[in-house]
Amino acid sequence: MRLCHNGDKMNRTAEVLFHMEMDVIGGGSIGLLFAAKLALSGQKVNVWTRTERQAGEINSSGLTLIGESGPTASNIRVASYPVRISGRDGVSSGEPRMALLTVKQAAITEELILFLGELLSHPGSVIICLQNGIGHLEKLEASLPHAEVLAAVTTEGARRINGCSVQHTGRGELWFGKAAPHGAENETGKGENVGMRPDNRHILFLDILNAAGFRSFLSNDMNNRIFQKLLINAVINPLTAIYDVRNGELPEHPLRLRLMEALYEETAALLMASGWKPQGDGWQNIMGVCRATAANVSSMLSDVRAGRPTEIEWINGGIVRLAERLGSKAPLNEALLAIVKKLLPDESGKRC
Ligand code: KPL
Repeated sequence: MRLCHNGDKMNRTAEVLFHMEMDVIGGGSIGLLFAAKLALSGQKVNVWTRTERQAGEINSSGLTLIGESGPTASNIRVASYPVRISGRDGVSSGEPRMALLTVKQAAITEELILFLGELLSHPGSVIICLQNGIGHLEKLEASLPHAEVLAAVTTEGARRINGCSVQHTGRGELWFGKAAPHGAENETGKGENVGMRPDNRHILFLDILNAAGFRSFLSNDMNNRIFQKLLINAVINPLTAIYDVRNGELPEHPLRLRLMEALYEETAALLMASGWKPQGDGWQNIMGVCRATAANVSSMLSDVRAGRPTEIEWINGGIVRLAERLGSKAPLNEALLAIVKKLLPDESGKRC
């Protein structure tokens, strides 16, 4: 179900709308895209990057957004999120903050969580989490007592050109809202959807995102959306990484197609047993994503090519853990988890 609001009925001014600073955490493709577009819409934005180097680059060169209308330099204030305790001084502003967490799951380290705890220490803070896979929301909720942790799924496409420029490769949508814990921790053990009553902070976030050009919606159906995206990522990401092919090439070979189908069947059955209510034909949906993103290198393949940690532990590993909670098995997901871990030497043996 979609939760919309009628902007005309809201009693607020542009001044109120843009009064709050936004914190974009992460200087990857999605982080830079959101930061640049928010800044271009007049929003005050802090970008928190992992390295001082990237923060310095953005500070000296500005952030460049490459889109249909060509390169545009945006006026943006940046800071880097600290890697040392001393660097955290002055992080908290003493007022509620609105943050977008855009880093990959592997980057949600204890250190980053400590930083977020300080940044979002004021009650009333909200953080929207844009990660693939599952497992992070529970961890963040447990560690950020003063912040409301919201889940998000986006289909925006972005490509990071370098530390201070990003290309908007495809317009999509952004859905955000409250998600129930995935797995057996909640009362029903089904990871069911939770109802969400939108309050002023949610509406403000929504307005800011829409004003920046992101087609955004509040949702009280986040678990379904997360599972839908998880299914797509669980089938496309590991196989494109292993076969080293672009998304559109994956179904072109009959043996790969057979493997995709088998992985889809195993994964969809487990997600349904965990409470997922498919909308439309899940298999056709995956084929549609392969066609729509045919020229894309999946995020997992680009991580493997760049020698970066992948999200396998939270995508196919997440499915394996769902199966364990159901007293079931996910042999294909388990096999792919092991194989993808072997593609990077330092990933073998890691478990969250
Ligand atoms: O989300 C993606 C990813 O690469 O992580 C897909 C949908 C597979 C698009 O590339």
